[in-house]
Amino acid sequence: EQTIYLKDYAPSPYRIVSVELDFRILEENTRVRAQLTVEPAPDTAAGTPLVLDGDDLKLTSVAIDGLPLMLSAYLADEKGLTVFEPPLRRFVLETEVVIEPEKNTRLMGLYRSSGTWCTQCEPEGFRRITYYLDRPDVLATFRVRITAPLAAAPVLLANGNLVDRGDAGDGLHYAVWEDPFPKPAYLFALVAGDLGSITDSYTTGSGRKIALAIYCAHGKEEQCGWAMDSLKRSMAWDERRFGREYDLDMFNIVAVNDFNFGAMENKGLNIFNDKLVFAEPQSATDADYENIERVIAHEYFHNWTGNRITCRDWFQLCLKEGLTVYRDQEFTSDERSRAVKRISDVVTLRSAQFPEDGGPLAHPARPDQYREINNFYTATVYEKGAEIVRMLATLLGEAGFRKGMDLYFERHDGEATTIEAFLNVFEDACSVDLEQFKTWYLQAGTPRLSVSESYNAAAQTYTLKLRQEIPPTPGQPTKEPLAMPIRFGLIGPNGSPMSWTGVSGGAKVEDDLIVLESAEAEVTFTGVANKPVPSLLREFSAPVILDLPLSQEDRLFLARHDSDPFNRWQALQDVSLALATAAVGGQAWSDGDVAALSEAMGDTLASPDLDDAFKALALSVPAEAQIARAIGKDVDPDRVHTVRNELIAAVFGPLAGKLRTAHEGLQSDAPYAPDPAGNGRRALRNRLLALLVGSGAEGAATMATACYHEARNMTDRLAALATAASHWTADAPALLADFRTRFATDPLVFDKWLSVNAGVPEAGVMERLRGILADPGFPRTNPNRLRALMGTFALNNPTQFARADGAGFRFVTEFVAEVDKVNPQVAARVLTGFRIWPILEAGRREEARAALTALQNGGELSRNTADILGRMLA
Ligand code: DPP
Ligand code: ZN
Repeated sequence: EQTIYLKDYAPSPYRIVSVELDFRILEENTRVRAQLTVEPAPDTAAGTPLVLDGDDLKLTSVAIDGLPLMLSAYLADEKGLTVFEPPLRRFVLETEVVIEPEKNTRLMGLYRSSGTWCTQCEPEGFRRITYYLDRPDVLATFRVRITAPLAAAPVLLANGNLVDRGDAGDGLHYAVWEDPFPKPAYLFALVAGDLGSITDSYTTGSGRKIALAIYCAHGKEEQCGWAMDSLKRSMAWDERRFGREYDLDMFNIVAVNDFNFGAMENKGLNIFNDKLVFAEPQSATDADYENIERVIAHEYFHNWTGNRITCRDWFQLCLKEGLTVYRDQEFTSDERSRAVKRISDVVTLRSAQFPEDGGPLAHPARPDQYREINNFYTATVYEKGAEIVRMLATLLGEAGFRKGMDLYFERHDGEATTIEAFLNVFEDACSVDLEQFKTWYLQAGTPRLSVSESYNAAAQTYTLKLRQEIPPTPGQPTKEPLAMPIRFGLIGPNGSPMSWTGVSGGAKVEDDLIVLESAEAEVTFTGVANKPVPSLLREFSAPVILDLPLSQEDRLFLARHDSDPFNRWQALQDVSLALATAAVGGQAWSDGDVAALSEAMGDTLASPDLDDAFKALALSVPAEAQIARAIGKDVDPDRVHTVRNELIAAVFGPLAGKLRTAHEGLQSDAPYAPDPAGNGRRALRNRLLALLVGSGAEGAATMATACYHEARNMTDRLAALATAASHWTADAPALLADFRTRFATDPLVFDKWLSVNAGVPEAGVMERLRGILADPGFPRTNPNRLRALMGTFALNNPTQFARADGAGFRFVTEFVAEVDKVNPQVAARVLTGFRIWPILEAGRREEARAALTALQNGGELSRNTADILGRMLA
């Protein structure tokens, strides 16, 4: 298979300036007639062939300016359509193809989901609809006519504004949509189906009234209200925070139930995985509500960062994704709690991006090569991409960052551009040099920042020695130092911030920010009256692993006194992590150490200054996967699991009385509302339940059962169920059975049930999952169901996936081989669970290698799966 390199980028010799599409959608197939107005680029030589992409299309006619082409003038093959000698002037290429949406199980291009015709074109799905220059730097205006059966598809939607509709005879009707904003083909969308809807409107700051609608399966309309509310708040926020108004007259969202992504930002017609639209208290959790709000915002924000300004090529994917994730993170921070959002995002970064960055699939936020671009919609491109933008904002300050963003919108509106152009606007707006900063986009691997401190009482100086190291990653054996913003504070013995009179050394220090630009540097503060406790990397100001050897006492001091809530949380995590990794290594913890942590946890719970949501996050220990990564090699997941549980018992066992009292005190009879306060209260209460059960408190397992039955919303019910299941209490099987029948008709709740089942760290889990999969009624083509079951197992059940006998590995590779034939994207995603294999102990490593090798030798695989597999075994 061919590798595509960034260095080979060349603009297309032909442009497409406008497109007219005519869809005739019928039950048996769909006919697509395309009229592309094509122009040669100024320097294109006569005789340069026009090479259009095409995939799985049946060509029925091709003409230029109305004249059918002779057979010798073109070639249609499995990769596309080549016109050998197109005219060297503007012309109209007209093609007609037949496609079969009914048979499209890859869910790329035009396909059917529960009877609804819908599209997914990013990144390379449009070529499965018609022959086209399917690359993001070809921007055209679109006029789309859809003709379809009135009975099966009373709703006909495409990008832009509706300009015409009417009867087409023979039980058919039509609609015409026009999108005046030039766009790449990946933003094309079409929906035809029998759908319900809710409507609303939004008036922009400049007084334009936008018609809003959310379309969904009939009967689900009442579950779309939260999404609509989130949309309007997103529109207002982007005006306030970035000065960006919506541009078309209408904004439509459609919820479909078979979707590879979470959602898609098609111009004016966002298509969503229904799990990111539907919410009602009985079936959606607080986390679902927050996710819906976040993704609605994310896709809406793409209208400016992604659509109005798009990517020149797919190597630049994080130009739109990293930036838009940063924007949606800021939205959530402004709408909810900034500290809680930051902590949650860092938890995600550490559980999803760090393992990617430290394993066989590591790649830079801007990769320079790929075999299959679908495999680069990753935590690195999205989450690390957002961290890079966040560091930029930290380095430039709020005003400087906004100035740069303003210039970005002004300078590049209507363009397909690059990371370099993005960085350039900040250089120009703020008069800074970002050449070194750019390295963040180019180098893979999580940097390790090692810090040591020394205090000279006589001289009253305090020195920090900083060193950064970036580990080798595939294809990048050596690394350059990065420009690292380190937010910090020094804390005095009484817990209040300390000041200093001067600062000198090899790193820039301004206010509360150290900027480390070299591999090593020292910073010395003068006029420091007492030895401070350093609080470094406040707000997690850079996506690095901080190695700061503080005593447990100092860490617990930070947990009590740091003015930065992130670092208060971090300090408790660090203490737990140190105890857990030491114990896995055979070094038992001392009673005193555990008692001190236990006391700090108790104080955190009792603190009147901290809110519930923060406490819920603080009263936890790092996940097994994180402990495993901290150990770094020869990991035995069973041992990690056991030690982590012992730690929870040792720390929280003595607090059982307090946890129980707090749990009771947090009960509320108020009706469910997805507001931050109620959310925090539920999060803490459910956290306490998990700790009580996890620490083996007397009667706690029964308490979980009672909580499950008493729950009056999905948040509480699912939390109780998950707690019972993950500790496999005596009642767990019965609760799982109850949950299944109670919500038998709701597929999104079925996903929750599948995930809980798949995450159970108990030896019987695989047999149960096999049973679920063997049910002839199991929806084998729905990405949500498949991911909930097998994605959870492979990525979130370390002890059972990485069983010593290799059965978990084989279960996953056999599943991947089968699903790969239906939906390669889902198969490849599940396979990424293997990225942990290099850090496992030798026996498990061998089992993993054997399973992967068997998959490789087992028959033909999609490019998606072959690419992941190849990198995994390299
Ligand atoms: N739909 C995906 C997202 O918004 C890909 N663009 O991130
Ligand atoms: Zn996105």
